[in-house]
Amino acid sequence: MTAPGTGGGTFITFEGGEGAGKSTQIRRLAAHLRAESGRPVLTTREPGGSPKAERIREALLAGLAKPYGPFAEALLFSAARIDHLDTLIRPALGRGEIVLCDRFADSTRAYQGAAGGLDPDVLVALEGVVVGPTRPDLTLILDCEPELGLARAQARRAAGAEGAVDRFEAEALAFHARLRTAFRAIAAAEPGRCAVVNAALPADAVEAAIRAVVAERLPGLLPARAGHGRSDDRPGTEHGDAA
Ligand code: Z5A
Repeated sequence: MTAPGTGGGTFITFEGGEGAGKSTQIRRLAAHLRAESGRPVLTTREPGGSPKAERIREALLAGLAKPYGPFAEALLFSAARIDHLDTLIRPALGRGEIVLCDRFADSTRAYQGAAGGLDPDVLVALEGVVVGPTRPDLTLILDCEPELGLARAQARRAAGAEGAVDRFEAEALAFHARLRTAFRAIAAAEPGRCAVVNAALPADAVEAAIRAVVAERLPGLLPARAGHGRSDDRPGTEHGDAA
């Protein structure tokens, strides 16, 4: 069963703090779904994903909007999201594809809202206008201590995989702790859409937990067969503890 606004496709988003393993797990789930579902799989990210939105990403991660405050930043994330939805996500969903997106509107709720202080009513209004009916069918919230995620990101940087610390990674630990609380609160408020996955486990165990959630929540996506990993039948609960 897919959400009414996803036009025959399946929309799965990955959320969580810095270094939780979203990019790693999107790659793994995409490979699994390409092999097993028989449907095209599009992987994308926010901010960015489309050429125009990627230009806005550069400005946001460079911190150019920070002096204008969380509302202005939320507007820019929204501008990028509008282009991303119009030019990439909705067309792919309309063709019946599986879309895996690294961050989406929950990141605006967590970063600009809960951690940044933007009024929740403003966020709800903005999300209604920008996202409309194109809500994710499933949101996987990769959850771990912010210290662990930041350490992973730092280790990746030390290994030379990327450049300078970005505008959000540079925030204090307390900001990242608020993010974690916010993502967990989103999952608790929308257990039908969201599943929390224990991202502190080794990557293979996280992958198995994600496969189990996908098999359980989106049973039409994969042909029925054994071996999709552990399944926890309580919606909104944490997956991966016993993996
Ligand atoms: N933002 C916002 O404020 N508002 C919005 O509306 C949106 C976004 C949409 C985008 O940054 C920033 O924009 C983001 C929120 C804000 N802020 N930050 N910070 P980004 O896309 O550049 O960064 P990110 O989304 O946080 O992703 P990331 O740092 O690349 O983390 P990740 O994708 O979750 O992790 P990863 O790249 O898969 O893994 C990180 C490292 O850990 C890597 O070396 C892996 O090999 C390793 N790893 C992964 N999993 C494991 C496990 N399980 N064990 C051990 N090591 C692991």
